[in-house]
Amino acid sequence: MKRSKSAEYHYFPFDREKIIQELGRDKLIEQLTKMLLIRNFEIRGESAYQQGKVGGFYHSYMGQEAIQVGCVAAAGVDNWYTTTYRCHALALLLNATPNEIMAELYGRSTGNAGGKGGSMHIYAEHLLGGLAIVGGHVPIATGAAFSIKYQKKKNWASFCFMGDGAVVQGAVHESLNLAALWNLPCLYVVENNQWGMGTAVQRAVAVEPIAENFAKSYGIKSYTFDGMDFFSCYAGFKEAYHEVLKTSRPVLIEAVAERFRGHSISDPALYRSKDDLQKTMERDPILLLRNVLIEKGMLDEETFKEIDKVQKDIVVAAMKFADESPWPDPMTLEEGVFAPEEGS
Ligand SMILES: Cc1ncc(C[n+]2csc(CCOP(=O)(O)OP(=O)(O)O)c2C)c(N)n1
Repeated sequence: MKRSKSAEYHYFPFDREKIIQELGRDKLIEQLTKMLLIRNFEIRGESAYQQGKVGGFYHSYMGQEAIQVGCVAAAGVDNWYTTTYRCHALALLLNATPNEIMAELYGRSTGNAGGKGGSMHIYAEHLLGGLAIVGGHVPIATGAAFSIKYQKKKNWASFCFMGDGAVVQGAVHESLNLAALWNLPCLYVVENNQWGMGTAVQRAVAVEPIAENFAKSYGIKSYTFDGMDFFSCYAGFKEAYHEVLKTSRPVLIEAVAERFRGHSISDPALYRSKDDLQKTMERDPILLLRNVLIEKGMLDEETFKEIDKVQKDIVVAAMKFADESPWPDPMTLEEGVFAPEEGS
């Protein structure tokens, strides 16, 4: 079946000039730097995988950087965050270090989960995971939203990132229903990167646009952003976050994006034409932000290259750290795993 980009999206309107004024040069460069750290991390993490240093799975966030960078820029770290196996970027944004994430990919004891979780299970103080069961983390994020309400935590919300492939899972709909019924401060964010593994979204989800249609069923607000454009994401997340804090009602967000890679490192994405990929990469979120900053006289080519190089060096140092770190002690294999108590 030929893939069609037929959905008519109504993007949340925003004023780019206002955001540029609001954030100013330093904050905008900070966001670009974060995107470059993520990009460099993914490029080198993949190459470590290809060298046999990393085992298990590897799901790259390349191409989707504007979404989570825009989100954390708009809402800050003081919230609960939950995401899928495509989790390196969010962990970096929520202050897990490149060293601990890389060491986790390498399976070393200095890793974020002691080397026992791997690429799909990264955590941070406010990140409840990196979780690999499609849709399975959505009830966890809903529970986090319930805890915020129960504990009367001020100015906190629960952010739940999921893929377009997850939105037709039962657990997602049970969560949306409960969150709407109980007025839970949860932002459900569908990162629509057009594919669930090799299945085009049109073959898996009966209605599009996703957020607009599904939100109606639960009587909640929806927001749709251009997930390749930092400004669209920042403006949309800011508005949606304030709405949730004000009303304690959940919202459903759709960030329309494209991934640059196959589903995971073992997927050559042969279902995608070269032409399609080429067009996608012309809207590289890093280049889009870079170009705006250059156009505004806030950045020049040389400074961009310098920032990129610093981020590359951070990641190369993380690879060295991981490589030189010890393997987990086999005696700790059963630690950190839920198991029934003896005799029960
Ligand atoms: C319950 C469940 N079913 C199937 C899988 C296998 N699986 C892993 S990722 C994936 C595709 C999910 O696609 P999407 O939600 O669009 O996220 P993306 O990978 O595009 O970020 C599938 C089917 C799984 N992990 N969990």
